[in-house]
Amino acid sequence: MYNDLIQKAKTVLDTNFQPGGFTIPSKGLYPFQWKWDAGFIAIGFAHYDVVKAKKEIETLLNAQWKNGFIPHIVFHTESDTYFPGPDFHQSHLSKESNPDYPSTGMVQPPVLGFVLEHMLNVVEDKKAMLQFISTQIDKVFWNHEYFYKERDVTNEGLVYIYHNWESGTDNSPIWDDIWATMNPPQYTFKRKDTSHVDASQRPSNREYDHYLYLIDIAKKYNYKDAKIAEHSPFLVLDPLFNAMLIKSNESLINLYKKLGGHADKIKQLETWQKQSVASFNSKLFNEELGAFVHYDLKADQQIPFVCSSSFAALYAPIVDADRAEILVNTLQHKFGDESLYLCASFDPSSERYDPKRYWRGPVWINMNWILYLGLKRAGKTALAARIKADTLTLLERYGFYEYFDARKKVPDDAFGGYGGDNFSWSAALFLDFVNEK
Ligand code: 2M8
Repeated sequence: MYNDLIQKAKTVLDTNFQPGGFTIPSKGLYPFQWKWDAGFIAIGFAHYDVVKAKKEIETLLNAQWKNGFIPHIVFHTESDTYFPGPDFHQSHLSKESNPDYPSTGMVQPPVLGFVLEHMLNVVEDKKAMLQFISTQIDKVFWNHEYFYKERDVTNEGLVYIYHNWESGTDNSPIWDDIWATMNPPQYTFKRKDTSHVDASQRPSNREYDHYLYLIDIAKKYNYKDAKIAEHSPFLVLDPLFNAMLIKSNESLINLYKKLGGHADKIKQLETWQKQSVASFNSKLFNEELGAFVHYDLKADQQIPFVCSSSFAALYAPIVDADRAEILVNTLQHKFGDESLYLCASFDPSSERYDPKRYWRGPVWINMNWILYLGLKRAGKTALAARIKADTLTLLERYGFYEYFDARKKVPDDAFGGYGGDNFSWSAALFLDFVNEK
């Protein structure tokens, strides 16, 4: 079963793998190395080409900054198919940046801890993988140290993001109310993404003005975290980002225990973990909505909308059985209508839901993978099986697109598979789904 598709998935990954030892998410549209993409891609490679899997991680971690920061995009090569590129981001403005690797000055969800653990679970030769992990794990620990030192402004174990691109869920309707508080200049720039993908599936030009303006503020302060926290109009505690951090803390603890020694690091991780889990539950849970939500640190209030990020906590050691039950009920009730594939990225009953546009509604394979493992962790096998079956159906029906229409019956003017084609993490996580033991 799936033999053809497995072959196609491998071809997508092998074709997107670059001579520089990293994998582009999609040709033309995303021509560099992205942080959380690299993690999911390494999991895909771990199923059939361990050398490339390790290389992907190594190449990314080589670009780490002096303060432990790992950038969201590493511009290993030049390309004129993407905007904004290295000339706009100017990572060299930060005295902490890595002079050998031009990059952005922002981060992405901290997936690497659990990626390393997942790679270990997948490969045959555990000894060799553990040996590889021993050479990389301290860099990931150091990255978590960076987050807790520099990004936890309220000292409660939750880290902020200062840009929507740090969330990974770029143009989610969650940010709309923050955009309404800002009035950025109208930038003159040439969009590159809309020459690869229909504009109706991408953010608007005005949204890009906001994105660029936030980067300009960070640049004005040479990417100094404390200054950004003071001056950025966008300062958010994101439930996906923080759940990934907590999940990765857990994985780092497991891996350090397997490696032996490292008592100090384990103790430190456990201390962070305790505070993070408590604050996550007290600050990010919204009783009325029955879900975790984002928290706007500038407005000092929750952003009361449910999206797929609201359930990422199921994948981490965050919730007790009662809260897991509430989350699963909300997921089923809001996203589980039989006319829809699981899982739309934004509440389908909301006015802000858009089934075709980027992170404002479509299904994403990496989110489905996180939710699938979360539902399994919570013992919700039936719903977990449905999300896996829906994921495989979407990939079979449309191919390895970047995102998908959640509607099982799409209108005549829509295709259903959107964004970039031959998209790496869709192929990589497909391999993980079908090779599951
Ligand atoms: C998308 O984001 C980039 C900016 O980072 C873009 O739109 O140009 C997001 O889906 C993000 O989560 C993803 O990592 C990136 C590359 O796949 O594309």
